Amino acid sequence: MTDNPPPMAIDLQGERWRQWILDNLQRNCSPAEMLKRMASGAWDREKAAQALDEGLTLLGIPRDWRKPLPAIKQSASVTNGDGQPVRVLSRFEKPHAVLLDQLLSAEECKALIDYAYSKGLRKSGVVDSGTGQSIEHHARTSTSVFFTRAETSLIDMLETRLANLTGWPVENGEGLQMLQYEPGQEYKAHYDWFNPENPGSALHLQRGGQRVGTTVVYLAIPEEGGGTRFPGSGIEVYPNAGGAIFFTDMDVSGEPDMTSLHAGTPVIKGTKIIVTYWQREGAFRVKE
Ligand SMILES: O=C(O)CCC(=O)C(=O)O
Repeated sequence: MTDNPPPMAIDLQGERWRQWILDNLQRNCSPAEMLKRMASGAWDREKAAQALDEGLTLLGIPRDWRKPLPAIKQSASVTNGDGQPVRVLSRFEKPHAVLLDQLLSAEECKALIDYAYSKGLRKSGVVDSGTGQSIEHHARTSTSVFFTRAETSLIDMLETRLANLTGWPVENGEGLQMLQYEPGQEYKAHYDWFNPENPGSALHLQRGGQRVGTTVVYLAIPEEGGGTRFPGSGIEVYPNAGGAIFFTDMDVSGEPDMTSLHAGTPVIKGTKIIVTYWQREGAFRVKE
């Protein structure tokens, strides 16, 4: 049996597309702009990005066009930044997500929950698309509390771990938010990136740019229901307490990642407690 090399992405849509890619790259067209055009046609975004990289290699042009994003190393086991092992349970392409285990110990989960309870939880809000202010909404029925950056040494440690794990500056992280869902409570499908077309997004975008990564860390798991679901791909994950799901909100061309649509599905029995960590393109500035 002979091993056939895998087909090159640049050839996937036929000779005309191959030539279009090579011609435009040679004319110094922006690969990010080309990707938009390709994705509005026959191309899958991931394959288009790969094809552009292959085109650049064939032409001997440096492949430095991809927008940097937070990312977790391609390996079955990574460390949490303090040298502790974290198991990678699954890795998905659409969404660009990684399911992790053992990010926090049971004691750390409990200490975070106790601290959040000592501050008190309130009804969660969503960003109003017109004003940018937080408003109550039927799409999000949990209770929650915000922490500021490094509010306690444990919070500082978790933020540093998440920053190290994803290779993204800790200064680019928003303060953590802890959320609690009781039976029937949920967060319906939404994106975490701010829609630049909404007037209310300006307020948020000026404080560190777009959200590029989200990590949902599970602190307490319900007996039934309460997963994190990506409806576009039909994937729903149920991390263990201390585990997490990380995913990117932007793609390599700097466009919102449409595969990042996600939901906190209704809890059926028990209580779900999570912390959400959002990472920005640049250093996050706290509201004055
Ligand atoms: O509850 C979940 O699993 C997801 C939380 C979430 O979507 C968010 O906080 O943005």
